[in-house]
Amino acid sequence: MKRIITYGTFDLLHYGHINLLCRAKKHGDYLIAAVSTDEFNWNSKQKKCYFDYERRKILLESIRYVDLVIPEGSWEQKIEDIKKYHIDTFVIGDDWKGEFDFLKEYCEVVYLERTPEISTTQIKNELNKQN
Ligand code: C2G
Repeated sequence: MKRIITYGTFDLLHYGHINLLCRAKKHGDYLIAAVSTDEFNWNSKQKKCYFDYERRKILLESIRYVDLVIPEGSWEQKIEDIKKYHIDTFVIGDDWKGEFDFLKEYCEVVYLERTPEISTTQIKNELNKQN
């Protein structure tokens, strides 16, 4: 069984996220989604989420491509996760291209093309314009 892992905030879940998860799953049989905690988002990504971690976790767990959701609480946990979950392939959008090449020592690293026309920031901006 080929085991895949990906990481993200997945706030205001949209089809760009689903498109990534769908393509990530195609690289194996079992997909783990590591979802950024509220603290990690705020302290390390300067992101304030609309949905808190527990709600984002429920959303990700409801996606057919996702087999397990775990918390992402730090930038440094990836190597430990790859070992702990016996990961074969790390997958993430190509907005991160090159950032995680250091993981090639532990597993395959795949950067998938980001869905260009959608982002959580764009959704928020569009909604703000309507109000
Ligand atoms: N994504 C995508 N297309 C979009 C938006 C996002 O393919 N239009 C992908 C991103 O490339 C990422 C995943 O969906 O692989 C989740 O995106 P975010 O929630 O924005 O995650 P990010 O803030 O990039 O966090 O340690 C890694 C970080 O946790 C990644």
